[in-house]
Amino acid sequence: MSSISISLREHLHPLIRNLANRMEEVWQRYFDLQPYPLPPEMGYVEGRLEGEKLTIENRCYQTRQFRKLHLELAKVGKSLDILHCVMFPRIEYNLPMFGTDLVGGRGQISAAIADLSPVSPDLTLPSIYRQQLQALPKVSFSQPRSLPDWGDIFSEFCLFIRPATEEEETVFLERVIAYLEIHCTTALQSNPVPTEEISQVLAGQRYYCTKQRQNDKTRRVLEKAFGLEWAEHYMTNILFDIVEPAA
Ligand code: BLA
Repeated sequence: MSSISISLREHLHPLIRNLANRMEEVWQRYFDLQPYPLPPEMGYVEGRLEGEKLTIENRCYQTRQFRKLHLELAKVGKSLDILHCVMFPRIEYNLPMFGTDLVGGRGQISAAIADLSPVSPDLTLPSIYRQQLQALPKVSFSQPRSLPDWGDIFSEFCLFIRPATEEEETVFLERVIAYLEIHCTTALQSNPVPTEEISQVLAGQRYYCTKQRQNDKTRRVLEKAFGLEWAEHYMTNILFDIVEPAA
């Protein structure tokens, strides 16, 4: 399996490959990564989209603070390269959702998104996050993009751009890594919430996942390659799953 994984990574857009490598390096540096039990048929998936092969590679880990660290790389023929990553905190920890999505093809990334998204009822980040994010040096990009209707889950720090140059790709990559480092260090210092607050964290995560499942652009790619039912299953159970606490 690892030789297949490595070859997929090598064939992806350099920004996607570099970001995947850097994020895994950060995870390894901060956490004691344990395997996450993904259904075996979901580690490596192949389908067909308009005559082109769709290949998906999933990497999943868990840590003390995180139920699931999910990194997905996908390639559709020569036309579409995708990186998807979400870090799901355990519901005992009141931590935001780190998410990033890069979509591109034929040498150009069209969508580069990254955020630390709140799970609180008022959709604001904890002040310890806001302070650190506000302290980062300002960056600007020549082609910002606007969020879709379901995007109320994203924070004021959400980056959503079309990187116009290699320099902008690098600025984006370094900013995502800065968000990730803030998240890892803050998560490592955080303590579980009292039991009575778990349901609020769970509600926040559920809201995030409900909104993410409304991304028609992701759904359409998956439906065309694997069918309606598979796409629904994949979006609900693999990409944006919610785990209920044991009764
Ligand atoms: C956009 N996601 C997209 C697009 C495609 C996909 C084709 C449109 C690209 C464009 O407009 O230029 C496809 N993304 C996929 C597929 C997978 C994937 C098939 O991850 C997985 C197999 N999406 C996420 C996460 C975030 C996210 C974690 O998975 C944010 C943290 C956001 N993707 C996101 C947003 C858009 C997008 C906001 C733009 C949607 C729009 O403009 O309507």
